[in-house]
Amino acid sequence: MGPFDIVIANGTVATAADVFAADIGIRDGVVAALGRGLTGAEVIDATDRLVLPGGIDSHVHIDQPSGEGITMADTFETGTRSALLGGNTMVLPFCLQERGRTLREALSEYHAKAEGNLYTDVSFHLIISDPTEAVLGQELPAAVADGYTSFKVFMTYEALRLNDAQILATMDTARRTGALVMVHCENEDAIRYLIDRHAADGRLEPASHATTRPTAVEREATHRAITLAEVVDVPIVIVHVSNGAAVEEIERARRRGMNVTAETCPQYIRLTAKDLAGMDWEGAKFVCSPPPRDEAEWENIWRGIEAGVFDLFSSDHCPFRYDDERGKLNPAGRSDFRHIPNGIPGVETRLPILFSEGVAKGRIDVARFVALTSTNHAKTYGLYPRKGTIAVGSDADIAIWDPAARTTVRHADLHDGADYSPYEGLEVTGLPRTVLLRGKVMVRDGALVGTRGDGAYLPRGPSAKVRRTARSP
Ligand code: DUC
Ligand code: ZN
Ligand code: ZN
Repeated sequence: MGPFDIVIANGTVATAADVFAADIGIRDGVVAALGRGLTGAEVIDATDRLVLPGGIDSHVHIDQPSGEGITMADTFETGTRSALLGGNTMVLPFCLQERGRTLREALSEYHAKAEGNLYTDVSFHLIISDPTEAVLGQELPAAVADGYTSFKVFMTYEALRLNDAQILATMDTARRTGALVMVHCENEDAIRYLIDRHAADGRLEPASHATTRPTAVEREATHRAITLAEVVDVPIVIVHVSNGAAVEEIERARRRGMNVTAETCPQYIRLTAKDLAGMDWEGAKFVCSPPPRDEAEWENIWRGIEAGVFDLFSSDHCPFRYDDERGKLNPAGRSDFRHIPNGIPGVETRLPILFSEGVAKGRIDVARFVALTSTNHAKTYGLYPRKGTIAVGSDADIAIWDPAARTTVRHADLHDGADYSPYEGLEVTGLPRTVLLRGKVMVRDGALVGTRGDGAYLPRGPSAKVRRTARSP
């Protein structure tokens, strides 16, 4: 034993299962020992600190094609830098297949964007928008075999939505290949109907984004996605759940023995539809889908978090600059909510918000925080136990937290490519201070010391959720 390359000494280590006092010995980028009195070439004193697995944010959008005239605010450089400074060591962005294009084209373009630019490790989900016979028969199975073991389908957005027959066919490919399907659940036809009514009434301000996407359209689509998965007999992930009615659909499915994983996000415990009614079009800063709801729904989401309905707490980081011709205030978007790009930044604030609102306020314990923000992401997306825990043999991806540190969220202090934070002014307790990626100190006492290119792309194995069928208890 020892000396190690680095020892993190005197801290309180937390995994999804246990919280205990231990030193961590790191050698060659992996955790080599947990013990007492370990010695190393470098010793990081973690007295009064929590030592947690690095955060894994399994739902982020980086440099994703976003339609004519619109550009996402983050490159892989800025997006992963922001993630790292928010206590994350891995993110899973979406590689979008645009209609008429192959998965291989999409993947090679996306890899080229990431190559050499990463501050965290990354792995990609696919978005399937054009499930042709060739895509479902050859391309997607080949991609799954290459380590792209999860993909997302949309029930909304004209350019992305799949109809039920297409969703069934895509789920069938998941069943045959052992991949995991993620579903964006909102009923596009119902939304279209409401958008047309709003437009006829001249209600084109940002607040109409929320009233054209009420909870009913999410509840119906959640029920339908679960039903389709039940018919095909595949596990699914319902992403970015925003309200209690959708939570109830998931609970009912679980009671039937279905294998449904649920994800929620900071915007559904901290933002409301009232934010979209901000003065002078400022509401555009909060336009995302599903939209933020109200305080009563915050409580429903908390009930789901506390009751174990949610396995995943992700950011759905999808940043567009506000005051920008290619962002929220693009020429069409500055007078019509239908042209405001959907999505908000949040990869750097995800962990402090859940720690502050959850752990510091006594709603969840530290082990559950670790499960919701790291371990369950690794298990769900085929990265465990290399990622998502602190155990001998795991990558030394570690975030050292000061649980008593307090700050006020200011975009000026964040590191993404957007020009605002939807959480501006929010007071939080608990901050990541030092972050190690595969044993290399990347953030020290809140300051970036790692280098662009230190992060790597990782292919993934099958999801732990896929071993069970959709119906098995
Ligand atoms: N869905 C997402 O998952 N992210 C941003 C926009 C959207 O609709
Ligand atoms: Zn979505
Ligand atoms: Zn998303």
